Amino acid sequence: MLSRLKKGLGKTAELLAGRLVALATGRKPLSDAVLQEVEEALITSDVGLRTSRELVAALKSAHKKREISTTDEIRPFLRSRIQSLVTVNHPRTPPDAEAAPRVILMVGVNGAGKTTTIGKLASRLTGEGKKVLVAAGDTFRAAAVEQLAQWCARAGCEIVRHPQGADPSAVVFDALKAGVARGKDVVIVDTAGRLHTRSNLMDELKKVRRIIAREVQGAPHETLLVVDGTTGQNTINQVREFNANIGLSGVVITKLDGTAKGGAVVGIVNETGIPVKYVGVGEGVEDLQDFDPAVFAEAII
Ligand SMILES: Nc1nc2c(ncn2[C@@H]2O[C@H](COP(=O)(O)OP(=O)(O)OP(=O)(O)O)[C@@H](O)[C@H]2O)c(=O)[nH]1
Ligand SMILES: [Mg+2]
Repeated sequence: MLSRLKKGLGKTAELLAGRLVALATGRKPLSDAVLQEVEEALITSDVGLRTSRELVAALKSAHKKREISTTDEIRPFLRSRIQSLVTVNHPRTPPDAEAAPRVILMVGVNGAGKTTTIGKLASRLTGEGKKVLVAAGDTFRAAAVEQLAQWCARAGCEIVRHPQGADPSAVVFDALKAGVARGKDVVIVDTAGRLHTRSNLMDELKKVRRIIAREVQGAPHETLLVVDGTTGQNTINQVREFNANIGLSGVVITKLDGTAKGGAVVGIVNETGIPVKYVGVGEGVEDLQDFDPAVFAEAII
């Protein structure tokens, strides 16, 4: 798991750990110039201004208290600090045994990686012996349903679909009825990332969420926002907006394999308080990883 994540986060690590390793050679004292360089390295890997400054302030304070004194101590210090920053203890909502299935609602702007993430997750769950059903709630494009159907065929799970242009809430309603009737363990709901305007999208998602809450007790058990990791810091606003409108239980960050902006994970969690649940480090089925703070911190720095 570590090696796959390490490979996926390679570009970020090259940038961040690379610069800190260079600083560590010679075990120089922690000067202001050194701290400045640390801040720059953090900002360049998209940790974000606020979080980068907090990390450097923590370094300074540890230096003052003589907990650390030379440049070779920066990396281990930041590693443990980053690990605690990305750790959020969000209680998991267990599915109601009587009211199974567990419902996972996936939201996010278009192209973020929702459908791909659902495909990977469905494969993993069916591999664990779970009975999975996927709701093709993105009725915006016919191709979106086809893409999802292909992933479902690969995962060996059922899909509930309506023709293009159908009301997403109707698809979700049917999928939940089927999920309950057929004794599914998990229903995963795909949604569109794009409608005609942004405010319409939020209204549509609110409606879908209401249907889910009405049809299955305690649902949705997870509302996951999928964000494109190559967007870096800019995803923070998306997290805030979706959370304000529909309430999120977590974030999935995709495409970390193609970017040096993996530091954004730290800023997102620190500045929004919403936990990252999964990361995507490639297009393959096995490239969706549970987010583990210790493994993540070790991989980027
Ligand atoms: N390299 C890489 N590519 C990814 C990852 N996750 C998704 N992608 C690619 O990103 C593109 C968009 O993914 P989709 O799953 O279609 O995104 P979506 O959010 O469903 O988009 P819409 O349906 O348009 O709203 C696809 O080409 C995926 O293969 C990842 O972790 N790594
Ligand atoms: Mg999609």
